[in-house]
Amino acid sequence: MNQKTVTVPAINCGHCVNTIQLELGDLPGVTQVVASADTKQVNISWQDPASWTEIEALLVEIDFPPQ
Ligand SMILES: [Cu+2]
Repeated sequence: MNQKTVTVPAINCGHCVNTIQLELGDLPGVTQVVASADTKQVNISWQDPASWTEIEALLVEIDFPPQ
């Protein structure tokens, strides 16, 4: 199990949080996504076949690039 916390400055409200949690949660191998509008942080847990490269690319694609 891999886990990483990143800062995503574009998170502004609960809608952003929901979008991130839904989109990342759809990736096979992603087991948990916890995003917060208060801290602008996203904590992601994943295992195979997901990879950090893939997760980061998806965040960029949905306009929530991690810092
Ligand atoms: Cu928002």
